[in-house]
Amino acid sequence: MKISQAQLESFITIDPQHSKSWDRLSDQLNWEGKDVEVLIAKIQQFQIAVPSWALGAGGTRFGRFSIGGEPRNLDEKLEDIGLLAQLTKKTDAVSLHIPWDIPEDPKAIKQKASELGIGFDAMNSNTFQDYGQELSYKFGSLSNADPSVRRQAVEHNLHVIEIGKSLGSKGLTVWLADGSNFPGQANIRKALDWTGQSLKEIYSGLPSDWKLLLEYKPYEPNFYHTVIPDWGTSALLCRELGEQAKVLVDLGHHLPNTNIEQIVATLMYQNMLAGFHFNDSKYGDDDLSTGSVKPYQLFLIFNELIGGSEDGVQSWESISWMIDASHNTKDPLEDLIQALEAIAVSYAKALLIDRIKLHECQMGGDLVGAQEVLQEAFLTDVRPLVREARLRSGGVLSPLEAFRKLNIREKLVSERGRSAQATGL
Ligand code: PSV
Ligand code: MN
Repeated sequence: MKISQAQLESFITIDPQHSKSWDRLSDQLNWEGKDVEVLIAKIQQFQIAVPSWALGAGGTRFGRFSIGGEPRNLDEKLEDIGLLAQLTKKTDAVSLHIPWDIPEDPKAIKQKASELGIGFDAMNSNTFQDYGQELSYKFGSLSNADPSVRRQAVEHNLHVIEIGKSLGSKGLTVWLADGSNFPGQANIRKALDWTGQSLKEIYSGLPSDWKLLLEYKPYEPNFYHTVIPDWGTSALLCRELGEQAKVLVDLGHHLPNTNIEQIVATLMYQNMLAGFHFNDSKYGDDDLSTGSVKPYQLFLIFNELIGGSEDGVQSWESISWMIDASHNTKDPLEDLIQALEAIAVSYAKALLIDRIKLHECQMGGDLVGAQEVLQEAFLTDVRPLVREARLRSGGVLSPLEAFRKLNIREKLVSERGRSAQATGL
C-alpha cells in the first residue's frame, strides 16, 4: 500500500497554527544568532533505519496481541517502511534480520526498495534461536564449546554478509545471546576466547567498505553470565578485530541508571562508536518507545554525539542509527512514528545547545551556568522546527494525525487480513 500524493495533500498544506509557531521560534533562534537554515538541513539529513522485525505486533514472552494487517512478507514490510518514509521523511533504510527476513529474490527486493526510496542498513545475523539449522544454539553460538557449532555460527554470519552484499548493505550487526544460566555451566574465559576467535573468522570475510557492529547486553536470555555484557567487553573484542569493528549501543542494554552518555563519549573518544539501537527503558531491555521514559537522557546522549563530532573525534557520518523497540501493546506503525519524532526532537534540542558557552562554563568551573545552558536548549519547544524541516522535505505536518485520518491501519487490515502475522520475535 502506498499513499497517493493527492491523499497527502491535505496534510501538507500550509497550516496557520504552524506558521505562527514557526515564525515565533525562528525569530527567537535568529535573535540568538543561530542559523535556522543550517538547523533545518541537519534535521532533514538525519535518517533513522527501521528494522524488519519492528513492523509486527510486539509483546512479551507472556503474550503477543495481534493488531491486524501486519506485513506478511518482506515486500509488505518494505511497503510499511515506505509509508513511514512518506509521512515522516525521517527514515530511508531497512535493517534486515536473517533468517527472519531472507530475501528470496534479492534483485527484486532491491528494486522494490529503491522504488520506495529505501536502502539497506546493517544486516543482522541471528544465532540466538534455533531456526531450522542443523546444530542447536542452546548452549551458545560463537562461544559454544563445540567447534562444529561455532563453525556453523561463523558460516551463518558469512552467509548474511553475502546476502547483504547483494542488497547494497554496508554493515553486519552481531548480537550474541551467548552466555550461561547457572554458575559453573560455562568456562567464562574460554567462552570469551572462542567468541573472539569466531569473530576474527567473520571479520576476515567482511568487505573492506563494511563495518562490523558489535552489540552488548548485560543479561537476557542468559541470566547468570553473558559473553559480551557491556561496552568494554565489546570494545576489547573490536580492538582485537581491527578498525572496521565498532561498538553498537542499544539504549535498553544497560543496567538501571547506567550513564549511557558517558559510554557514548568514551567510545567516541576512541572512534569506536558503531551506532545506536534506539528504544527506551524503565527497568531493563523493555524495548519501550524512544523518548517515552527518559527524554532528558536521550538529549544528553545527543549532546555528547554532537560534541564529539564537532570536536572531530568521530565523524557524525560514521555512526549508524536504528530503532530497535518492540512497541509492546501499541500499533507498531504509530509507535515508530512517535519514536522517529522523539528522536528528531531530541536531536533538534541538542543542536540548540550553546556549545561555546558550555565550554566556557566547563573551563571556568561554572556548574550552575553549565546546567543553565543545557536546560535552555532542552526546555525549548523545538516541535515547530522539526515540523518545518519535515514539511520542506515533502512530509506531512503531523504524521500521526495523517496516519489516523487516512485510516491506514484499517486499510492494511482489509488488504492483509486481521490475523496476518509478521516474522520476528
Ligand atoms: C537483542 O535484545 C536485540 O537488541 C538485538 O539487536 C536483536 O537483534 C534485536 O534485539 C531483535 O531481537
Ligand atoms: Mn538491539
